[in-house]
Amino acid sequence: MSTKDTLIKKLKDKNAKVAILGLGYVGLPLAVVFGEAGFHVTGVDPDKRKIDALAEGKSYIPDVKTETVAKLVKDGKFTATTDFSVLKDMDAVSICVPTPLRQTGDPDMSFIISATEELAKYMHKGMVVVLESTTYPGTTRELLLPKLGVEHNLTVGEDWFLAFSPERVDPGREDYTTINTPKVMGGITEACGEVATIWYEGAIKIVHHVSTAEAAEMSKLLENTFRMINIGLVNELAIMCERLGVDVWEVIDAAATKPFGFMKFTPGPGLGGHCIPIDPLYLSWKMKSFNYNARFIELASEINTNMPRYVVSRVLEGMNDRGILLKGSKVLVLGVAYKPDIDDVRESPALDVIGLLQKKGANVEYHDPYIPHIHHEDDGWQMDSVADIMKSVKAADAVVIVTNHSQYDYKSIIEAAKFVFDSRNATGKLGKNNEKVERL
Ligand code: SAJ
Repeated sequence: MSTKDTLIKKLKDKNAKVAILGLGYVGLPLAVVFGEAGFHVTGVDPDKRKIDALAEGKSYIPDVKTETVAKLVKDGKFTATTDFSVLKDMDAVSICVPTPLRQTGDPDMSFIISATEELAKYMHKGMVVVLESTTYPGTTRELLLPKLGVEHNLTVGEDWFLAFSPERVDPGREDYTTINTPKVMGGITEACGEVATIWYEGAIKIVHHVSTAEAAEMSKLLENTFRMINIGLVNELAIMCERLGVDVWEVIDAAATKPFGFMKFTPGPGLGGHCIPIDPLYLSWKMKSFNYNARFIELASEINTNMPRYVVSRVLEGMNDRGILLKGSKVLVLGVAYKPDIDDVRESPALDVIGLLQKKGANVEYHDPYIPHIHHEDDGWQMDSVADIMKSVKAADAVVIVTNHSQYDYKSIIEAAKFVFDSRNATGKLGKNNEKVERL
């Protein structure tokens, strides 16, 4: 039997030994899905705290229940280690490591490179490797293929198999999880795609096989660039509506009554999170090497990045209209997580809003039920969430709603506040035509 047929049989029989490199919000759910499908899974991560927790059968990812991990560990279906040498015995390896941006705005490929270099030490015939980390088109072929195959005289598509499959994990979402979210898969060769698809079909309900790794890499960037550009569109619409004296929220709700050909996005204080503000810049960065300027991405990024400044200018205007001087005033920011009802503050525009208010001389406090403490690495300031929200609302000269957590009592907030700037339409009808409230 050929190497390919031998590996396919192992995968179909669930005898293939599976490894997941990187046990974060993507890797750990994936490890669980493969474990529950019947594979033996080894999780590899350099963070010993993660490994120790998993060894005790404990989960540190909200989307993965501790009892799920405990059962897999107890049943001997899942082990975790910091030791990459276990890879020498693995048949199928999935790489789920971060792909952030550098300070310069360029892709930070260091996590992919270090995981690949570790894996390269243990490459052998009969392996299939899938990269899941969101990255620019060409990464799998240009970066992983040479390091994992060429340097070991292994012929890709014959001796070993390499593919890309974008992660589609939306932390906190319960309707679509790793097992039932369709998974795109694209190989370096047709045989690579076939082997990787067979592997993933052993655990995930729908695997959509595309012709190349580049098609798979690009499809992910389309998904998130689509969101980023449409958010940029409605953010610019908010600015235009304010100039026109039209209620942007009313306009969007009206457009959203169209049952086809329209998808609702809402304006806000800017783009946060580890995907939407970042993924599209991987594409525009790559296109620079083709001397192509991805104008839509650049423009939308410019508009979205400017929203914190626009929000602060509206707060300044609202306070001025009420005879309140921003300099020396007390401003309370409500909600700093990057989107409602989660505890993630990465890239949150709230950090920029706070920094800009401080630069204009305001004494800024914040409240967020999910984020007890924030530390702004770049500007070096840090603060704790205020303990008594209503006491702080009453004491503030202005309250700025940046993240519209569901648990806030907006009616009481408006009643107790002197002035509210609502960047998310959290106050809705309560805020419309209320002289205490200005909305984006
Ligand atoms: N945002 C707006 N207006 C909108 C939608 C979002 O201002 O209409 C802002 C949010 O407040 C946030 C940022 O954009 O600051 C990103 O929000 P998001 O809803 O896109 O949430 P994310 O970053 O968690 O995106 C993830 C993505 N999932 C993956 O990449 C696997 C994205 O593809 C999902 O579509 C999104 O979750 C989702 O739908 O929840």
